Amino acid sequence: MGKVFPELKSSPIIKRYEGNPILSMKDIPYEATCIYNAGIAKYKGKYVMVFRNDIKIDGYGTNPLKKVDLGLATSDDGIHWHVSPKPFLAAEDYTTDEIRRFYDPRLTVIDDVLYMCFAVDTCHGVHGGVGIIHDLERLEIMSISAPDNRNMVLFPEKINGLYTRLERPFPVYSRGGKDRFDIWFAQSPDLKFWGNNTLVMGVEDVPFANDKIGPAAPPIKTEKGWLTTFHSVDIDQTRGKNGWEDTWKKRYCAGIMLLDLQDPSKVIGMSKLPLIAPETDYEVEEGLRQNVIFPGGMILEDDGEVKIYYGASDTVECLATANVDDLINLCTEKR
Ligand code: BMA
Repeated sequence: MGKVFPELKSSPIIKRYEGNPILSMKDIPYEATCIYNAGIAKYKGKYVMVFRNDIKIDGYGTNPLKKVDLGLATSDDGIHWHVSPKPFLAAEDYTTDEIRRFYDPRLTVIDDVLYMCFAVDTCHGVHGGVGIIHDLERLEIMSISAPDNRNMVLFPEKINGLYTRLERPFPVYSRGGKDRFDIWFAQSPDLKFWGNNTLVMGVEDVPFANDKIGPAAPPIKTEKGWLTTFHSVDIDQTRGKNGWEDTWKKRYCAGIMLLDLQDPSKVIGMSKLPLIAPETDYEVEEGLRQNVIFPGGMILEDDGEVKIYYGASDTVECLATANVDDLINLCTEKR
């Protein structure tokens, strides 16, 4: 298992929104339990969110969340949300003998088109998908990866004429049969055929991870490079009962890195410390799986504020902010 990291703290440049969580089960006008891991983008003058809703089904044992809807919400300020009256993608409408659940949506706007990346669990593996959301109502699936892969995020513009994404395959054979999972890069001319597969960052490059890493919110463009969050996981076997499950030994933190503008498979810099580590009650005390920060949306405002949206404890959706220059400095400063 390697090194453990008992003391991980959030960077002082991060400010959590005092009204957190910004969305939870009480805000949802239909059956809902855990509202989290949302994708957020600015689209046609509004903020749009697609969130994950894991619904509790009694009689399923220690983790009773077995049914996942995706819901949709819009907002004028990125803080207060209007939730659509029905799920955007209801479990009843997509589950089959083969498809078990859609989850962890990530939104990106390219040339006024709203794209959604997502994960799909099937009986034959975990896949990452890319689709287009039409009229905030309908998902057109463009491609689904081979298993096992997920945590896909699209860049908000084509790079060298190609759609570009980060992703997280799950190599098992070559990585010793453990969760040694890394961040990869891929490109496509049409969102269907993907190539130029390149390793971006290995889990061993992140000083506060001892288990796995993966892309988090879709990247934002700055003069210095593509700024992007990632999630990093450390396992500590001394962690025991935690949340609703019998054991949960992982902690998920958010990290931050800067990728080259012309070739985003190259890392320019990365903060050696977490950007957000679980600290508040809603991150470490309450909920399904404690100690989980899972960013899915990042928006750069005109005044330099960056809104970072994250799922907390796999139970609620939260917001933190930071200044864009402070985030870049975290990635590039020498320590
Ligand atoms: C990952 C995914 C995420 C989840 C996280 C923490 O493997 O399943 O959806 O937030 O674990 O439970």
